[in-house]
This record gives sequence, C-alpha cells and structure tokens, in this order.
Amino acid sequence: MFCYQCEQTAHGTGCTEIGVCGKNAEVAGRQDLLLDVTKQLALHLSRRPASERRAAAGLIEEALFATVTNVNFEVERLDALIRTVAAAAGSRLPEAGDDLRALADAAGIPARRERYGADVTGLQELLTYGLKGMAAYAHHARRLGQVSAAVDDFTLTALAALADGEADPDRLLDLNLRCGAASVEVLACLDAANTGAFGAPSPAPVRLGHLPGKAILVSGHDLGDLAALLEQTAGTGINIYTHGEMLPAHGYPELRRHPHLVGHYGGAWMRQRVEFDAFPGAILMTTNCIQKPAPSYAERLFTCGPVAWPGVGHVAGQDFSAVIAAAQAAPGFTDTVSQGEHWAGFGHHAVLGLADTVIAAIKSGDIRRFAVIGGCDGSDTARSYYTDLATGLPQDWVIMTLGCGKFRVIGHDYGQIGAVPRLLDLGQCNDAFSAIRIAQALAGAFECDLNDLPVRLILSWYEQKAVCVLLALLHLGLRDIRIGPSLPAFVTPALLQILADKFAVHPVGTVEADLEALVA
Ligand code: FSO
Ligand code: SF4
Repeated sequence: MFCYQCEQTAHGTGCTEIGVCGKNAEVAGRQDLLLDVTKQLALHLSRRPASERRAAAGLIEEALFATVTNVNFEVERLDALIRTVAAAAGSRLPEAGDDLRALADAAGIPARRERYGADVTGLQELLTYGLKGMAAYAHHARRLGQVSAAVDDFTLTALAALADGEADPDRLLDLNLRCGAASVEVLACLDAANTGAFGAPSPAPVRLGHLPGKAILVSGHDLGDLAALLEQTAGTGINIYTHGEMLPAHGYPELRRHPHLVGHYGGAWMRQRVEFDAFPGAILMTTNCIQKPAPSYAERLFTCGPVAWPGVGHVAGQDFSAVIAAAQAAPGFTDTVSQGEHWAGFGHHAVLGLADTVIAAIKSGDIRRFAVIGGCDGSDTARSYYTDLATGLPQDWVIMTLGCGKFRVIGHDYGQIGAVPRLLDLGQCNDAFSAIRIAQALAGAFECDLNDLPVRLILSWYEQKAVCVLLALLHLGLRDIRIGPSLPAFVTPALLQILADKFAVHPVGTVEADLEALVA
C-alpha cells in the first residue's frame, strides 16, 4: 500500500505497511481501486447525455467520500461500492483475489509516480484530494436537498481528466484552481442546506459537562443525522450530547429547540478512544473521523452514512432504534458535572448582524486585526502552536475559529472588544464559508481587496476537506496563508515553490516568530 493523503502520514512521506489511521493494505488497495473505477465512470459519463451525468453525481460523491481519511475501513462495503461504480461505467471487474489486487496496484500512487514523476503526481493528488473534500460536503448538502450543478459538473470534468492521464503541469494547476472555484460553490451549497433546514445559526451557550440520565453521543458532521436522532429520541428521557465537529449544531435554532440536546462532551476526534471509553451511553459516528474502536465501547458504537469499521454496528438510513436500544441498555450518567460553557453560533449571519459595530470598532482602532485560526485538529504535539498563537495575540485582535481545529483555541477566556466577543466560533470546517462571507462583506464596506483587509489566515490541516477549503481560498486570490503543523507529503518542493510564488502560501513557523510577523 501507499498513501500520503493526510497530515499524519508515516514519517511525513507515506504510509506503506499499514496506515497510521488504521487502514490496512487490503482496505488501502480497495480505496485505490474505488478511486480508479470512479475516474473511469467519470470518463465514461463525459461521453453520455447530461441527464445520465446528473443521475450519477450522488454515486460519485459517495465513492469519493468513502476514500477520505478515517471514513470507511470495511472491505465488504468498499467492494460493493466498487462493483456498483464499475457497473455504472460498464466495466467488467475480476471476481476477487489477486486480479483485484493487481488492478489496485496499477491504480496506486507509486505506479503513477513512476510514470509521471513526483511533481505531476503531487498536482494530480492535490486535485484528487480537493475533489474528495468537495464530495464530502456535497454529500451532506444533497441529503438535505441541495445540489450544485456546477460542483457536479466540475467533479466529473476533473475526474475524467485524471482518468485520461492529464499530466501537463499548467493544465493541472488550472484544474486545481477551478477545483477551488467549485469548492466555494460547495461550501455555499452546504451553508444553504444547513441554514435552510435548521435556521441561521445564532449565538448560544453550550453546556460543557453532563447531566444524570441515559445518553447518546453524536460525532461527525452530518446535521441531518443528528436532527433525525433528536426526533426519534424525543420523550424517551435520553439526553443527546455532541462530540467533536458536532459542537456547532447547538448554534442552529431548529436543533437546539430540542430540550434533550443537553450539551457537548469531549474534544476533537483524536481523543475519541479515551472519551468514548468514558462515555456511559451509545455513540453515533455520522462521518469522519473514526478511529479503531477500543473493545470497551465497540458494542456501544454505531456508524451511519459513509462511515464503516469492521464489526461496528452500521445504521442503514436513519432508523436509529439500535442506537437508542444501546443507550437504554448502558448505565448513563449518574451525576452532574459542570465544566462551564462555550458560545457557538457565530456564523456569517450572526457576525454580519454586528457589521456596523465591527466596522465602527475597526475604524476607531479598537479592533486592529482578525485572525482566522482553525481547520483540523490532530495528534501531532506541534499543534500546541495554535493554542499558543491564539492566546498570545494582542488584545485588540479578534479570533475567528472553525473546524475541529477550534479545540486548540477554545477553553480560554479571550474577553470582549466592546460588544464584540474576541473569540468567534464560526462552526464546522465547512463554515470556512462564513469566514469568506464575512471577509467579502468587510472588503465591500471598506471598498478594498480581500488581501488589504486586516485579516490573517493561520490554518491547520489534517485531511482532504482541508485541501478543498485551501483551494477555495486560493481561488479567491487570498495570499499569505500559513499552513501547519506540517506541509502535505504530496506537495513536492517544486509544487511548494509554485504555491509560494503564486499565492504566498507558507508553513507555520515558531509561535514567537509568527506572532512578531503577524503583529508587524
Ligand atoms: Fe475535523 Fe475530521 Fe471537519 Fe475533518 S473531524 S478533521 S477537515 O474530518 O472535517 O474538521
Ligand atoms: Fe496514512 Fe493518512 Fe493514508 Fe491513513 S489516510 S493511510 S494515516 S496517509
């Protein structure tokens, strides 16, 4: 196997024997093959009528999402997807065994690096990961009834180009920037889907801690699954807690109106083995990031949607009765623990509702700058950089955070600047759209370019949705973006040079040096 698609890749170069995420060679091979047949399907569809292309968009999303880091670790489910996608493309696949493995090897990254070289393969993978991230976001939006034809069309175009062996660096760079344009679209589409279904987020305090009673913990990003679970548990006496990237759910009026959505439990995804072990109820994983479950909670853990782990109960559709039964059978909490509160719900609607106050504070000099510090969290100890940077910023800076990277930033009292809280939690990683909307509104108010705003971007990345967000920012022409805690292994020195020259993208430095540079 060879995989270098995420930040925790082995030795910073690539996972070979087994993934740091727990993906074994068999699963990795299936994911390579699934990606390859999906590209072939896109190529096939590029010669078919538009109606056929549209009809296949959901399947292509599902296939791409299944190959994102920490999503699907189950060979049988991957095999079923491979056969469905191959059948849609009219391709014939060998039944199983060595022939399938040989096909997977031929589709893998080492074979392409040999053929095209590391730089071109890196550009192809940058595009591929951007497409995977887009697919994940598009999948959530589609489930809530929102689709973007521009996103679906671009996904097919780009996959078909990759299937066709596109290896021209300029054309690949252009496809990557077009992926950024489609990424802005998909973020907008998901924003419309979430706010359409659950109302515009507004600031609300979230209980940190727990109450006595039976409990279900919901992790991942899919607000639709959470909403269905809230409906199905109404009146049962079971309390629902959010975990990880589900924290922003409390900002949505149509979700927090449920009195049994009682609070948030735990931190970011990579702490789940400890936190799920200690949680005395059932746990539902709606999307990434799932880790290998410990035996202590494997029977109380359930996956749904695109997520799968061998031996873990999978909920087909949104009938959560098995999860509810597991919660009833578990002891639940017997005490009350109060760990304070966190304010969620500062999406673009809420922040732009304060636009006059914010603009006046910028003009008066009370607010000097904004720092967007967010993205993904991960295990690397170097990620303490984000905590130290956020807490070290001058008191006249406002911090906007988002994604599970927020867990490196929240939990500190940043105070207020007048009526404006110094820490604004914009939401999930896809709520990078809120940062974009806020920046665009400020640029409009000050009649300046986005890059002339007093906004600094310090991003943390882990998996492919972060690539989608980064490409969106590059498409918008944003420069001087800091990325950490380390640079992607697929970004070769030559590719990094292009990103540095064209977009002034650069790696994070030390906290001291970056604070000095940011404040200057
Ligand atoms: Fe985090 Fe995982 Fe939301 Fe990612 S939970 S790391 S970028 O899946 O999607 O921020
Ligand atoms: Fe390694 Fe990340 Fe790939 Fe998992 S997803 S195999 S950790 S590079």
